Amino acid sequence: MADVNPPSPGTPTRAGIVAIIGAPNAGKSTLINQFVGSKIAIVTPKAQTTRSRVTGIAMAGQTQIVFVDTPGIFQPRRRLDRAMVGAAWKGAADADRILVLIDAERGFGAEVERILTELVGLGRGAILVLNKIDKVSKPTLLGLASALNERFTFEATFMISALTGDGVETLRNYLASRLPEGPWLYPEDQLADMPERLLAAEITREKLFLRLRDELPYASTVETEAWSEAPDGSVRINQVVYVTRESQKPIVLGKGGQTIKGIGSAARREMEEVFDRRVHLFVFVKVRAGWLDDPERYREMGLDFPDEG
Ligand SMILES: Nc1nc2c(ncn2[C@@H]2O[C@H](COP(=O)(O)OP(=O)(O)OP(=O)(O)O)[C@@H](O)[C@H]2O)c(=O)[nH]1
Ligand SMILES: [Mg+2]
Repeated sequence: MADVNPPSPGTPTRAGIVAIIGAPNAGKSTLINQFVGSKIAIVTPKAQTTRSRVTGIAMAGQTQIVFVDTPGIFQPRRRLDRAMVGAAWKGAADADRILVLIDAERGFGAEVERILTELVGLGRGAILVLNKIDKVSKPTLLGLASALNERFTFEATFMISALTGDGVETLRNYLASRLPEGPWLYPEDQLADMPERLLAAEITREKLFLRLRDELPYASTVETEAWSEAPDGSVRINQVVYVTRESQKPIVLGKGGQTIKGIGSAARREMEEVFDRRVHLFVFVKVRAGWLDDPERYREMGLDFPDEG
């Protein structure tokens, strides 16, 4: 949990929005979870896990920091890619402060170069954050920091491990001191603002990403179709996994339905923890050839629908 100091009379409250941008797989969602002190964004070893903006709220003394996790920025090919990258840049444009998160293990490649070029175009300042320092030597980190600072004038540089939490508190305190005075944007005890139905779909999508290989995670989306609460306090959740081709369906189902069963039971266990009640989860797999070009699917994900495919 983010530690919340008791309000000290006379100290003004501060609040602001901090967007986390970076290449896919840099650790943005891991970092927002670490800032908030609770898992609010899904994380997988695969690139392009996050598809829309995810808000997480942290308190630092009298300051409320509203973190915005964004989809990874990469060269978009499909319509969904363009919607995701668009959502990331919109997250950056709307924020008070921008964190550029770099996977220090991957270093300064073409992906990062492209992000910095766009950032210059945006005309905004940014804070450099080197992540995954648990896997990189000190001299490499220092070399990377200076190469990046030569390319873009960052307002500050931090080195962290979003996974272990190393350096995260220092960064949080720095951000807190830089946000403007003003009233908090959310109630003090709120951690996130994702609707439960969408969060449930995200949890299942994480399990699906963890279990499926090749292009399948990228060809699928999960939606919560029904959510009904029973008198005993439990909840029945019906979800649909959409895939694009008939040939993908048996792979998601697995032999004797084993794959989808595994995905469903892992998702249900996590939902029971997150929603703090018994969950009856029913996951169906449907083929919908055109879902990647269906505006309704984008709306469900919280994304704008880009014009051309
Ligand atoms: N060793 C190490 N691994 C990390 C660290 N931060 C994140 N990871 C791992 O990196 C992978 C990607 O993490 P995510 O948080 O999903 O990355 P992301 O930037 O949100 O990725 P997209 O949503 O795909 O753009 C996961 O396997 C994480 O466990 C870190 O500080 N150290
Ligand atoms: Mg992510």
